[in-house]
Amino acid sequence: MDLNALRTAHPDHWMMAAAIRALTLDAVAAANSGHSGMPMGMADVATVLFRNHMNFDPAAPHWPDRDRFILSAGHGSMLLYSLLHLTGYQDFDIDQIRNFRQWGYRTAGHPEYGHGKGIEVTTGPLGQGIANSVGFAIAEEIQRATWGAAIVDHHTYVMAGDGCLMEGISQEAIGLAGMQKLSHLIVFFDNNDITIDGHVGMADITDQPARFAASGWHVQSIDGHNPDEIDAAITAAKADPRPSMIACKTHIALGHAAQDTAKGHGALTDATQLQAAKDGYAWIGGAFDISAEIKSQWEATAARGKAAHAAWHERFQKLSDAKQAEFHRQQHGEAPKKLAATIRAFKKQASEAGKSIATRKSSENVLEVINPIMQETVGGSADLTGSNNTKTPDMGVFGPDNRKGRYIHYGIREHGMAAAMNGITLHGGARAYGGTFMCFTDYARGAMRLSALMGVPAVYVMTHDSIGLGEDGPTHQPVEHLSMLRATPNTHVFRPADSVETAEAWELALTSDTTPSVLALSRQNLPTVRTTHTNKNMTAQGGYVLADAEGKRQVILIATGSEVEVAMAAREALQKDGIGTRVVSMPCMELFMQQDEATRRKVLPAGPVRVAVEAGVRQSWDMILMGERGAAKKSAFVGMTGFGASAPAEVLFEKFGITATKVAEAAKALL
Ligand SMILES: Cc1ncc(C[n+]2csc(CCOP(=O)(O)OP(=O)(O)O)c2C)c(N)n1
Ligand SMILES: [Mg+2]
Repeated sequence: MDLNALRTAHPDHWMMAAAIRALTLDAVAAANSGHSGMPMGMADVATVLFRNHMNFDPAAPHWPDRDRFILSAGHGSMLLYSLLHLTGYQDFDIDQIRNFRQWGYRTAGHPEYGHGKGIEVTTGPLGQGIANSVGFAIAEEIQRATWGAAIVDHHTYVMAGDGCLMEGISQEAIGLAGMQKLSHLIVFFDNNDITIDGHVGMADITDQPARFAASGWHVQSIDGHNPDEIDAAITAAKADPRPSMIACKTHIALGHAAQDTAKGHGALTDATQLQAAKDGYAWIGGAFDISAEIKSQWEATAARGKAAHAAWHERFQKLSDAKQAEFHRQQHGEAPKKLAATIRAFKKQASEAGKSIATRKSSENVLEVINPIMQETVGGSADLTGSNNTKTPDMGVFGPDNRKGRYIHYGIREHGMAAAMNGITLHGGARAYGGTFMCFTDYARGAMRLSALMGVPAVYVMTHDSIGLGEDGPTHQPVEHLSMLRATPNTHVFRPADSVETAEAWELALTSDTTPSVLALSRQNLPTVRTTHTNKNMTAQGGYVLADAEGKRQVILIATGSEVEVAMAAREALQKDGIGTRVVSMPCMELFMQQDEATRRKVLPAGPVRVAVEAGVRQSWDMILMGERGAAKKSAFVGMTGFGASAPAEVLFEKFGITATKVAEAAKALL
């Protein structure tokens, strides 16, 4: 590469881009770890994007109509941190850059949502960012249609590397975005032919532009170091009615001895080589030195966005007070005032009706009263709409011809759906829920973990939650999933027992600020166990006394979901034998563990023996069974110890020994 020629052709551009490269080299050297090559390779694209196109306002990082910048190649975090620092985001002063990857600083190894304003999403697990961006673009489309282009009209820009595009999730994202004609989505492909192991060709020969084109994208291929080509490509991308992919041919670690090699991917810390690279850029100044001139050129890139923000504000002020308030409510993720009363009315009606009904159907019934009063919900399913019961008639189906639709047919793309749900929710102004079979949590897991890590209150509607689904057999019957999800920090796993608990779980899920929820719902009918109405949301306590012991309390049965019915029948049998038995319904173990000790002890006093029953593995139950400090000395678990089988549900519960008789026997054996 003739760096001199590049520099003399576009001197201002060059030095601005060199600032990203120099900061990256300095920060990685100071941390003695990190990834230098990606930011050095994509600095030109980033500079043109921020200088000529991005609408952003560092003084108002949450301005709703800003363009979104998503670094899907999250290992290149110094690219993002450099941009945020150079353009003047308060959270990213030079001290943050100097302390890249250090304890207590915002500049973590990979961008972490919530650590500093300006980071739109956590990235690092390759492929997530590009899939999140589809959600951002969907949210933008819905809100543009709903509020009008005067209020919502922005772009989502993404940088993805070879790694992101090799991940399977990228195909799910590309397929969905192409079909949906998400014209405001623009992906830059860092086409540097290098990954960690070496040349991309050793693992992949996919024609990436052809792949995007095959899914309905607008595709361009350019020299990623030529500012004119980059600028023209972005302009063309914005004009095209399809989502755009710009394949940018770049040199990883441009200008460094490690350029175009796998070594360039990682931490380039050699002092001599570092200085030689800076000399090659004609960069002067010591480590972390940015001249006032270059800093002010970078800060000036925000002028366009600041003006756009001011103009937007004027337009927004013209909305009625009620509309402004509703817009803000949705942006801030606040539940409508009506929600609590709506849920209470639903619960009252459900407990009085006392029907036997599958909780997946109860969930649909709840959504039918919630969706009309929460216009911000965006629902969907990965091709199991009729099974997950996720669609309500008022929503309309989102598509190229109906941008106001709030229901998304995600197709058979569980991982892509979950990542899109993160994007939809992080965009602001929307709350995403989506369904699949509980067993396919595995397929969505990468993105579900990120919901939890980022604190995105997405709602996963996971139906067919046990062997209770019956004949479809063990491939479809989750056994380990409840425990796996409970093991995930910051995830609320709800397994409601009836319509009333289902409504309570939905209320908690939709009022959650920073915790995703999983609703584990049954395929089979379940009786109403909450036959007496209470206004209080009992599920909020996580576990509560559903039926108390008559006479001396000797046994506590603890159950969730479909097994609450089993526990209630076991209680009846035990009481007949004169054994006082309490039944605790435990729809959300995490919320129960968050209660103070006094509350937990009230529900689960130390004396009686404990039997937990759940059609899953035992893994997550030990804390409840043993009690804190081993309070309960005797306990047993009735559940699954291996995979299920294909047969009618009643037969499976019988064969696997999850019955009232077995539960009663287990309790008696402990007495
Ligand atoms: C899901 C996932 N798998 C593996 C990794 C580890 N990893 C980080 S970067 C990388 C290579 C990425 O190659 P590319 O996107 O081409 O980045 P470049 O080397 O060009 O910067 C790998 C395998 C990861 N971050 N995420
Ligand atoms: Mg690469």
